[in-house]
Amino acid sequence: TEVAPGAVLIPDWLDEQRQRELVAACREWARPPAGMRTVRTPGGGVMSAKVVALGWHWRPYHFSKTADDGSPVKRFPPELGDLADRAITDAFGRAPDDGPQYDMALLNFYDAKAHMGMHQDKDELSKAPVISLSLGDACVFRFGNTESRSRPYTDLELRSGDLFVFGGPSRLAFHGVPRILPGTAPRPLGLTGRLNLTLRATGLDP
Ligand code: MD3
Ligand code: FE
Repeated sequence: TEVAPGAVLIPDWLDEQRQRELVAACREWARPPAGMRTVRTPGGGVMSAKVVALGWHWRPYHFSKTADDGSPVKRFPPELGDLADRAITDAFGRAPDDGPQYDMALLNFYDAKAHMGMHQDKDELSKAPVISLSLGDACVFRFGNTESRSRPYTDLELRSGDLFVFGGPSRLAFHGVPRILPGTAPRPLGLTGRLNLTLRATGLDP
């Protein structure tokens, strides 16, 4: 369903088997070196969600190839490039536009108390849609407007296995995660908390 121009939500896109495989992969990606870490925001705050990036290391306003611990950032797995192409095709009914390839993934982990404030994703040079996959506990996702972090916005629930693609005018919409719904993860996943995997095209030279 198109939630806003260019924003397409496909509930239950990943079946339980795929979700389990992806959670297992996420556990590996979260491991040091270049593992999951806390991000300090430019305003002097600390994000409550923990983050690890693949392909490019990410800090607000900056991409690099070296993680905070000094190790090289983990590579962007080619399987995630294939997954990105399938996501775009299913969301928009056609193959991805020519342009920069999907070359980075950002994995966020939320415990029961974590949240993410309203923000725009403006660090990528490319306008390619951002692809979001949710795993584990459900959350309230707040989808706003392109002007400011305040109203009007729409609150939606994102659940394990959901695909959400943000292209076109929605690519620069403010968005955030006001809260996690603890204990809502599908039992077989064996996951406490929520993982969100976003796939992106940075538009940077490798
Ligand atoms: C709309 N992540 O990693 S996913 C982020 O659930 C981020 O962890 C949230 O915001 C999370 O930057 C929200 C949905 C999402 C992701 C990227 C977007 C929505 C977006 C980029 C542009 C517009
Ligand atoms: Fe974001």
